[in-house]
Amino acid sequence: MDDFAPLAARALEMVPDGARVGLGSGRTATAFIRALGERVRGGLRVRGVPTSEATAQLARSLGIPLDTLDDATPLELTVDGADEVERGTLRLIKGWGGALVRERIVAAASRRQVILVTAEKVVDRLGTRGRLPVEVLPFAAGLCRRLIAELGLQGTFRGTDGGGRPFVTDNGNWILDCAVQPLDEPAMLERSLRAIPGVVDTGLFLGTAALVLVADGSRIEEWKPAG
Ligand code: A5P
Repeated sequence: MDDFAPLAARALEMVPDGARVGLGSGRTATAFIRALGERVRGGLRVRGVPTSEATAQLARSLGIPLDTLDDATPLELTVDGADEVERGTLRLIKGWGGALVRERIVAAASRRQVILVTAEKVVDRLGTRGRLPVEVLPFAAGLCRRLIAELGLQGTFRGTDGGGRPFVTDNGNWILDCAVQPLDEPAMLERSLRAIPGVVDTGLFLGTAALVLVADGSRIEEWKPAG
């Protein structure tokens, strides 16, 4: 957890009293949520919208009041992790933790998405770390895998590697983990994947991040998208 503490502390400075905050999923987001919980115990008034059931449970255990997206007002910010950040463009791959659908929804409901990563997540080209998760409806699983293979991506349903039962997301769906190389045209790939009936969402988060905090030891860089 130590690697994430400076990131969590910096992100916390961005949370004003009274804010509604999107709470990400994964180890890095967990460090932020724990730090936020301490502030709440110290009197900070916030309401959190969780991106997964695990995050909801964690936030509750820390005494962070939870909210839904029913209120039409945008959340002040969402603080989340990522599995890859492309240097320069700040395009992301997310979903290795399986929470990509709600992560995208909560980010879309927020004024800005703040991403916290350690330096090993930064890549020169998206896809370099080799895995792109795609969430699919179980009913359409076989079709999705076949049509995604026709796009050139071989997928394995998460959890089935050793012959186990598929991992089930908070939305009752399955995750197809696709083997990828550094991607030439992520935007085109995203469109092609989303066009497949049964694909619920992909781990390609292109143009969602307003700010990326990158930790290299205790040094933190703050990156904004160009333009
Ligand atoms: C969850 O679905 C993911 O998008 C996470 O945000 C991502 O996997 C980062 O997780 P870690 O902070 O655990 O690496």
